Amino acid sequence: MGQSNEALQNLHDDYTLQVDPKIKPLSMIHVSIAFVAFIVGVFGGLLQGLARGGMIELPSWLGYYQILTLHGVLLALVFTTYIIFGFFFAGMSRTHGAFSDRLRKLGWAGFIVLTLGTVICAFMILTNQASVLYTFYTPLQAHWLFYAGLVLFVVGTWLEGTALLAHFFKWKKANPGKPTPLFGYMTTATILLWFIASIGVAVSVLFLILPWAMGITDEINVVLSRTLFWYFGHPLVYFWLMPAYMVWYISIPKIIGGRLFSGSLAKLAFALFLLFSIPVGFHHQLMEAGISEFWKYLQTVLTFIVVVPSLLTAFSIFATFEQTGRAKGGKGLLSWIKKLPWGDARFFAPFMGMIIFIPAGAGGLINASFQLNAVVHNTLWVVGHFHLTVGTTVLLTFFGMAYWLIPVLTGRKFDRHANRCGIVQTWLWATGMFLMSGAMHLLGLLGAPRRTAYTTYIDHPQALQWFEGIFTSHVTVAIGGVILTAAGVLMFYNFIYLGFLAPKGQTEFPVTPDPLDTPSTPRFLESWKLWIGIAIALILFAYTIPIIHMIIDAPPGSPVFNY
Ligand code: HAS
Ligand code: CU
Repeated sequence: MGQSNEALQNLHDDYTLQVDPKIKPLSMIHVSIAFVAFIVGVFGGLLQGLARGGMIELPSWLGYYQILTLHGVLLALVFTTYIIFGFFFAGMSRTHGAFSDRLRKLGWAGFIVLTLGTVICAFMILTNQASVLYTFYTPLQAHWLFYAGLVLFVVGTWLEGTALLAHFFKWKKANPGKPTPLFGYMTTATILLWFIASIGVAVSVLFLILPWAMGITDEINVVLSRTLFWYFGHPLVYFWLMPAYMVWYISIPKIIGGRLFSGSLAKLAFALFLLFSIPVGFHHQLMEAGISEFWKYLQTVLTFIVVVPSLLTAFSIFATFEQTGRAKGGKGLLSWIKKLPWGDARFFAPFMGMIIFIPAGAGGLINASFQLNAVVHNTLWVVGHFHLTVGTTVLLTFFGMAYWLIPVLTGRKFDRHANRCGIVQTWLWATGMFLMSGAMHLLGLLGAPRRTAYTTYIDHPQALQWFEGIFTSHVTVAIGGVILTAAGVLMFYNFIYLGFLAPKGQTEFPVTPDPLDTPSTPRFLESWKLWIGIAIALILFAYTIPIIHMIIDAPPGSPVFNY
């Protein structure tokens, strides 16, 4: 087996390809903007937690909904999108060779449009003209420039995505019949998902919201605009999750000194994400009027199907850990766990993300269950849910990735100092989230609402008892928030350190040796036309009739609201 292992190791990853020096500036500027957005967003979160916990009063020139919007947009949209594209550009050149000049320029053009959009949106939020939260639900209305900024943001990602896809398909053409490297396969699935999903938000903004915000139309179809948002909004959460899974599938096996358990299973999981992430948006609208129960039920069933690729991932990664631990001499039922590199922040941060995804995903299943959704919808429970999923699983994984990606891009070393900061950072982040999200889940069960600055429930004597437990309390939320802010500052410090101060040297972009089943990857997994076709068929099936109903049976439009 040893010999064939060596041969396989060389099938794709011959260790001669490195991140293309010409793409490094593009990748690094993405990562840098991501971390600047991150640190501002973290302080937005701190102010919010303290204000809602009743510990501070915001100055009159700063609105609660304004910082709530800033926090959500900077962390959930700007940080994620920028770091993901930075990762993709570096990783695609590491695994598929250098980009052509034309495609690299297309990447830069996309970056400029994306950043123009980001700056416009940020300016409108900072001047309190777009306090509509990151979901920009109508009939809340922002200044039209905010929506124009969103359009530019999306168009920028399309240009960057096109550069990445073109690079991948060029590779495929030059290597006919070869199973594609995992990085390219997974990037392609993620970008295709993003393309198909973001059409929904583009249609909603261009045809419904912009004309309405510019005063060309004076009414808006609220349920239709929200439906188009969630058609995009659910796949959006997988657009965050899939790159995190890429770190688990592709980089973690190398970091722990092993190889991924199975390539086919990994590709199957990503193909399933492409199919089932989109036709499920109604699970965010289960409590909304105007959608009949049959279509809600159908999309709930599809939601439970999209859990499967995450379960496949849990299996694959656990198997990779066990295989590697045993190869290193771990014996018995569990003692192989001791062989994992616990002191290495590049492993430890994503690992904590994995562990936390177990309760976080279970919470998602609760949300998706119709009757239980009635209990948790629009409560702090949901806020707890997404701070565990995107705020912990995805973010800790991206932090773990940043520890090697930044020094790769800047020609520096991930040294002991940075590693120690990373371990402390991970513990702080996990502890802060445990307190904050744990308390949010419980407060939500007791009825504490979300998306409100202040709730008069608190004035009610019984509510006082409910919300002022030792753990079940807004104070616990705020304490968690303070710990998270400390963790955020430490992460930002580590970004500065690894980007500009750490000793010069070589750092590896870790890529797993090809899994042993690579040569026998089923051909159909590589057939993108098939996956795109099924994805579109499922979308048409799940959305056509309910959307026709929303248009034909539209109630009168709603008046405009502003905070
Ligand atoms: Fe969610 C609301 C359902 C996953 C994010 N979700 C949200 C919102 C966000 C969000 C941002 O059905 C709020 C939106 C808003 O502002 O209104 N969610 C789900 C379901 C899943 C799920 C079924 N969500 C995510 C992920 C997110 C995310 C991932 C971000 C990245 N979510 C909902 C629903 C709502 C919702 C409803 C609406 C609620 C409402 O009423 O408003 C599933 O995909 C989860 C599947 C995952 C698992 C876990 C698998 C475990 C793994 C870890 C393995 C561990 C290892 C380590 C390998 C079943 C993969 C082992 C090693 C050892 C040594 C032990
Ligand atoms: Cu969802």
